[in-house]
Amino acid sequence: MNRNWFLIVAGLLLGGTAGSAFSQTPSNPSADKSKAATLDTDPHLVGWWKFEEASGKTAADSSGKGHDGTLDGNLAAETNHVPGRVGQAIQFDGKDGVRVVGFKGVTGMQARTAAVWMKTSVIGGDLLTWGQNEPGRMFHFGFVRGRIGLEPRGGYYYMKADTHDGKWHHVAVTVQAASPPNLHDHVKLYKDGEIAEIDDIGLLDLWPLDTGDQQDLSIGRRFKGLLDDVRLYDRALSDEEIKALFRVETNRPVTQP
Ligand SMILES: [Ca+2]
Repeated sequence: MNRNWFLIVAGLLLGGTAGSAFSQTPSNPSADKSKAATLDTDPHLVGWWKFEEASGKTAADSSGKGHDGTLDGNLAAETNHVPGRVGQAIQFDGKDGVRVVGFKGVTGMQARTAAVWMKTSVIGGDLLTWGQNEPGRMFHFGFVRGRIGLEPRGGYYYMKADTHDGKWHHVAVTVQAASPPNLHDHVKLYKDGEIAEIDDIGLLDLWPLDTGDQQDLSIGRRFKGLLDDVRLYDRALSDEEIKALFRVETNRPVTQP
């Protein structure tokens, strides 16, 4: 009898304790998923330079991560801002770029996406660059052998199609995380929302990527033409997400892999 009462009381206490413990953790992480991130509010967006400033030497970062850029040399909003693909763009002079002081980009073997609107009739220069001047340690996204591609210093990977016809083109590169990622297996290039066909260069495309963290990220160095809506994510966007960037449908929810 006493023993039964003890079991009943103990059961009630345990049930009560478990119940109160449960009620004390009402914040369900999955509840926040109703407010789905978009390509513009994705927490993986670590740099977003829209180039909308009307004056001065600053290219503000709209990602919320505080990676504002500085227009180098003779570049200034008053003289170099022109109508762009999305609002205003910067007209680069083939020499100076935008430097993001203190920001080392997405480094190591991390996944990433760099995406840019570009308009030029001249081959040459960088779109986005950061890293360290050693084999496999650079991340140079820009013109490689006359086409848009990726060159990590040693090895290279570039698309067959031209992008210097004086029209706006959207170009992007994604890297899947791996140990280490290499150009052939983990990198994709995109032109105008589609996966770009790669120029076959043989074994050099197996070059590994392990990006260094010494150089500040720069945009548009030695590039002559217009750049707009430059984005850097620390994840590999999906094919559909790259297409959405091309269509300027960036308020759509992100596709999580
Ligand atoms: Ca813009």
